[in-house]
Amino acid sequence: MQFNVLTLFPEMFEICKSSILGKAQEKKLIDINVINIRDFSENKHKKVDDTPYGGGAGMVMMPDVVYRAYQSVQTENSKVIYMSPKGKPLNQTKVEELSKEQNLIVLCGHYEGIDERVLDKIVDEEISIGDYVLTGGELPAMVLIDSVSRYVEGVLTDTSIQEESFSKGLLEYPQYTRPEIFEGVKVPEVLLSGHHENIEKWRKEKSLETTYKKRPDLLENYKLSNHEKEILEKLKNEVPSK
Ligand code: 4F9
Repeated sequence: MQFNVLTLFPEMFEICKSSILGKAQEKKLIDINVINIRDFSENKHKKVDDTPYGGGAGMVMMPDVVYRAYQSVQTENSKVIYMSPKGKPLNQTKVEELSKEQNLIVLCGHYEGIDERVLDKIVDEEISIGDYVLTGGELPAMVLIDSVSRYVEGVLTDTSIQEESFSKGLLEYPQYTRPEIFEGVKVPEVLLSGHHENIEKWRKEKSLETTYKKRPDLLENYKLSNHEKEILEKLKNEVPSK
């Protein structure tokens, strides 16, 4: 899978060379191609932005420069995503859907934004990573690339994606490792038992409990089994601890 990032700050994407994304690129499972929009300025001062028509604060990225940057990477099967607080919220369902694409062009805006005409012309989908404003679309682009890459075949080796947070609509169960006793607190007995069926059952219950206590909103879109309904009823009668 190829990600083509259009940005004025290509150096911000150096981070993608480390850890799992770095390995995935070495293995040619993904390719993160970072394009500096400034290279497509035809101005002798390499100008990429100008003051907004109608007045107001800040600068707006010029449409022709962004368009040439886009043309340098676009193919028949590329999909253009614009990272913007006006976009649809990113969630795990959207992440999985995007992982099926061959070629994504991720457009990052800076300053007060990008001239609307080029957005109308090239953008297929506007995506937000949350209801807050950032200095630019670069961090959101990295969030998108990271979350989508995890679904690309071979990127994750030991952990199976299906077991994790959100994949079934619930939060993950708690994890423990050595030592068996830390500051007087013991690892839950069942995890030391070697009884795989009981461990599986405990984890499923903890997953439900964690979701109920920390993110009850996630349960609104989750289909509960009869067993899960029973567990939830018990939890609702408990006195909340913290
Ligand atoms: C993009 C914020 C996506 C949240 C882009 C300033 C942004 C953003 N999600 N903020 N530029």
